[in-house]
Amino acid sequence: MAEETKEKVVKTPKEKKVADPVAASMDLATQIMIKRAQELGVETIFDRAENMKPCNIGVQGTCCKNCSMGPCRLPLTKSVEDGPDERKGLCGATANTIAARNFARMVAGGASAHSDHGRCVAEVFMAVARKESNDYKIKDPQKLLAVAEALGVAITVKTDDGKEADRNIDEITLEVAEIALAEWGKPEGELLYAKRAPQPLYEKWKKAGVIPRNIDREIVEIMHRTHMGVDQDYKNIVKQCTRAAIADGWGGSMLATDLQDILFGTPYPVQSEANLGIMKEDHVNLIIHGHEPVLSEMLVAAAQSKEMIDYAKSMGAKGIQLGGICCTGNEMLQRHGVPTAGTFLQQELAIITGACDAMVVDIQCIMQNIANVAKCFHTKLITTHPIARMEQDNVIHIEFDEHHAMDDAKRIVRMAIENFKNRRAEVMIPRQKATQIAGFGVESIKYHLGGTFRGDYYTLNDNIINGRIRGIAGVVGCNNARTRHNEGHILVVKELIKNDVIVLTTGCNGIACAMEGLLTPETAAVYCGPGLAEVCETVGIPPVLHLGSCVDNSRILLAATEVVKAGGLGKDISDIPVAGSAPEWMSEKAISIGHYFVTAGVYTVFGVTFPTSGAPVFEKYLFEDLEKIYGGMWDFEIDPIKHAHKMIAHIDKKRKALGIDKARDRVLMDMADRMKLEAV
Ligand code: BF8
Repeated sequence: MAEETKEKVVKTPKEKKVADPVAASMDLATQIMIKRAQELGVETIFDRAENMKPCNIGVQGTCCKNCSMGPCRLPLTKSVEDGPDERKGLCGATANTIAARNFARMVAGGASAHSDHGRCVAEVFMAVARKESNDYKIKDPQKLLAVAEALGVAITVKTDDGKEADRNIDEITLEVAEIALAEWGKPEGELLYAKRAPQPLYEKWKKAGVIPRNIDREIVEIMHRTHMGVDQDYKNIVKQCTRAAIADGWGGSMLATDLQDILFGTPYPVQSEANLGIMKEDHVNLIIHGHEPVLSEMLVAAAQSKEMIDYAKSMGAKGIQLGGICCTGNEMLQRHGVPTAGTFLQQELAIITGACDAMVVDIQCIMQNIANVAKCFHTKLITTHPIARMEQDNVIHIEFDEHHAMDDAKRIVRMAIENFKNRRAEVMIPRQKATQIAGFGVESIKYHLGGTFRGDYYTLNDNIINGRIRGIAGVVGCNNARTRHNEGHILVVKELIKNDVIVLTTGCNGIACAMEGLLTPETAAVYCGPGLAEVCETVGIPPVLHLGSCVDNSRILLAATEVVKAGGLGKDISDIPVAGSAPEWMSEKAISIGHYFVTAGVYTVFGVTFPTSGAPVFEKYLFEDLEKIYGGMWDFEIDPIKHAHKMIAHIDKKRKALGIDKARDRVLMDMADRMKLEAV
């Protein structure tokens, strides 16, 4: 065709699609707000998910962009049975190497996020120990003593007459602060909390050579090993990401949880509510989103002060309504009963109500688009952390500092109050909200299942042995806009409790369960199998126990350890009828959590996608071979019902191995009975 006769092809931009609210979420409040956003012309993540499809090669985990000769893309085009896999990048890196490097880097990302959060808490703890902060105090001295012992800090001293006396609490606090902070970068030794694992698990780690040296080092070493031209053996790469994952679960996350409990109080069950319907039209609505409770603790105290409530009233509001999103929401919920406004996927929607006077964010899981959404409304969006700022010009940055924490918090609350009068759009808050009981933990499970008379995990173990409770599941993790909001969470959890599996939850799964009303004791009679229903009814607990935020997955590790200690269910976590799940995961933190579950001996199933599907040999290593080393392994299942049944099948496999798969008379066991069982 001659040049002059060529027709000019003008590409018109494709019309943007919008999400179908019902297909996007199973939650009515969310559906209403997606529709509302579309009416107002405000784009949300649900619409973006319609317009941008994920990269097929990235999803498989086989795109390498670790040097500038690439990205080298190695999609899986034939099955392993069709002959040798000859795919390689420019440097010769195989699909296994590339997928293992990408997987390890996800662990590094996740472990660094949890661990840096932990470090920040440890620094605040140090400021308290040095008496540099007047705003924070030690709220749980009992937990301080327990943590001191776990870190090898003496809590008693010998007196001149040779007797034992209590050591000065300030000295203990300072030494705990020093030792805890050193866990991130000490030059020699090993992670102190590794010894909190059951002895056989510690021995497995020792034999495999994966005990972390310090938290930071294991994360840095992943980045080194996955640099171009370093580690080219997927098994060796997994060994390193195992060290980093253990350093997260049993290190950064566990220290974050412990130090937060000491500073802000160990959670005990509280009643509250969940979903966007907790916002109030006639109140100043202050939504707090992110992960670190260091700031939110102060915001709760400031917002509840008479000074601030009076100020809000003077501005025409009836009061101040706090609401939490993501894990900061879980932190405020479990210690103060602050209601939860929503999960990860509802952050934009909280602003679209038109009633969010300020949204305060700290770190992690904060979508940059909330700044664009906030521009459409009167909402003040406030970033508070030096490592998490936003480029948009409507974002206000108030850097939070533990040395003048309360002043910073009051400044933020005042800003929300003063913005109440500026509401522009018509307010539309969905009415949906559900009652929830949250705030469970290692300590409160001990109390609830045993009471003051027999406070321990024996009751739980006895009920697992006699079959009322079939097993334990840890169901955790995010929302993912590539799948229907909350549906995976709810279907998996309901199927588990229907089959008498008690569920421990954290993170956005906990929020999803709360929104669905699964966190109340009354739920047991409706959704549980007869055995679990009977236990829940007797002790007055929900069948789904909310243990807090994502760093609080460390509580699940310690609860599993307590089950081992109570006897009768084997000698290691891998012997217990337990399984893990993240039905709607999306973040790197979920991969790190999954990997520390697996390497603690827990069979762990993920939904949506799995980032190694393009490297079947490497995937088989994660899905099958790891079991021989640690007793736990990964798995993947999109269908929520099949997902739950894979977990139940694993639980049944463990029951069979323990010899508790047959119906038994329901008897109250003592330790001697349990010891006999262990010999089966
Ligand atoms: O740390 S579950 S979406 S909020 S990453 Fe984020 Fe995932 Fe929610 Fe908490 Ni956890």
